[in-house]
Amino acid sequence: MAVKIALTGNPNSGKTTLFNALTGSNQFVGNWPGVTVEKKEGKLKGYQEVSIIDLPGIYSLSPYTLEEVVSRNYLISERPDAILNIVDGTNIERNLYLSTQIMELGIPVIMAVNMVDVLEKTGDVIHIDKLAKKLGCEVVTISALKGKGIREAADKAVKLAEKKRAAVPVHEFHQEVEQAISSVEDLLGGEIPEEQKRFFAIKLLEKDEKILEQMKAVPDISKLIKELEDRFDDDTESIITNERYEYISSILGECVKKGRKEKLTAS
Ligand code: GDP
Ligand code: K
Ligand code: MG
Repeated sequence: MAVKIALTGNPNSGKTTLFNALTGSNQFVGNWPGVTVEKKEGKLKGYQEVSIIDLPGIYSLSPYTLEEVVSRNYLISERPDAILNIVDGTNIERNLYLSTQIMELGIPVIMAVNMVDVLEKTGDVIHIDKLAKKLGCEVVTISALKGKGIREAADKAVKLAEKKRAAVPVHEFHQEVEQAISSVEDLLGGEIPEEQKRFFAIKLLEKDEKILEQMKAVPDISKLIKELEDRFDDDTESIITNERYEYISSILGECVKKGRKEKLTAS
């Protein structure tokens, strides 16, 4: 059974280092159609039929940059069987912003917290079991540079991909935001696959213009948006962004313990 695994993450989280280590010389490098953004695909070493794609580094699934457009379109249209989300463990707060959105795509996700070699030096501790519970996905630690934990991460991603089972995100927004999301989901026709409805509904509420281009039938949700904006006295994009950051700080408070050594060097 052929499976496809996509590497996603912020720029400089270590995706290409991991990609190179996992694929060796079995790589095909080109450009994404119509744009000069590099496309790298390769075969996972040790497997016959597992391909890995190194997606352009991004900070968000709101498509403001060319890289975001390419990565997002790939995830929505090509639907990899699993996502290996690479997170820079030394910069976890910023990295999790993208992760919260990736979890909404309905695609199975495994998170690899990278740069553990650096964390060992700074003394930062990330409780991956708690993190996994909070995020609703499996979490492993790796050092892409040193090759530590990468085989296990890849094997777990393959297992997840082979299940071909849609993922269900655990994070819930404020109750009234959730109600609006469900209302939008109900308005989406059969054109959008069931497991992608939440992602599309959230993007529509965020007034994401580019998502409209991908839909044949666009529901009118202006009334739902106005109700939310009146209720929260803010625009819907900010409401959703703010809630993501609140969710992330609640996760960090429980899952990350900053080391002493970093504080010493910072002063
Ligand atoms: P990408 O932008 O996500 O593809 O990131 P790269 O793979 O290009 O890595 C960005 C930088 O981080 C490079 O200088 C890598 O050598 C370095 N790097 C990647 N993984 C690790 C790691 O596990 N530990 C350390 N110390 N550095 C890493
Ligand atoms: K880079
Ligand atoms: Mg790269």
